[in-house]
Amino acid sequence: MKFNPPLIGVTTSIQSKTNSYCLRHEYITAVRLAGGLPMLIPPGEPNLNSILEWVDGIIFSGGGDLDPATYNGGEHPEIYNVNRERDRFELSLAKYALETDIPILGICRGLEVLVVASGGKLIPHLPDVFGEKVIHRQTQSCPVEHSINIIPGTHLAKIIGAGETTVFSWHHQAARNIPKGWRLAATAADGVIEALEHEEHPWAFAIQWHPEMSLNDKRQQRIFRAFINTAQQRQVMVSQQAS
Ligand SMILES: [Mn+2]
Repeated sequence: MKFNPPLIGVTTSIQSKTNSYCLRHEYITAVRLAGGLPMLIPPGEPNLNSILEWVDGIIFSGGGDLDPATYNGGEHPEIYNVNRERDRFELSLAKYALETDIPILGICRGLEVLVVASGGKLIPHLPDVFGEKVIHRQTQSCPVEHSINIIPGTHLAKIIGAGETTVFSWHHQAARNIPKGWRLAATAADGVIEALEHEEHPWAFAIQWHPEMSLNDKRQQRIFRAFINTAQQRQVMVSQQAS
């Protein structure tokens, strides 16, 4: 029996000004380096069921802020690039995907989507709550590096090892709480939630930093390897069940 590379759906943003769907190329490169075949999933795909029948894994990518109305939050002057169409689409897809056993990786905004889809809330602007002990983005358009601590005993620690590591960070929001069904996997030195892993879903991780930007960091790329290996195993399992 011949198996194809795992098909990895990756969500995209909408840029109305340029009439485009957009995704930074590092997401594609990271998926390819780990042996996956990337497929873009722009907002608006009407049949969520057909997406989840085809893909072997799904990445919720980074981007602008969620509309605070999606988590009963208030407006904040620092909230930017809200796109309600993308929010609606990704929140529905996330809720649906969490009910399947399809491997899920949320990155940055993707963590925020998974948190809100699971009934959690976000902090609208980190400096208001955590001050500036750790800088989580250089500017709105420029990332920064900071260290994070991966909690021993977590699934994430099994993949990339426990303890401190330096990551690319490009966010000004974060999970306010750990939503039901998830547990804490990593924090920054200021206490900001930097990673969550699902307690019941077989492979669902939500990561606030950008592992796809550390393409030369073998430790960070293990996240994509583990994700795509799991997607591959599931693909084999599903096709055996079908035959
Ligand atoms: Mn950060």
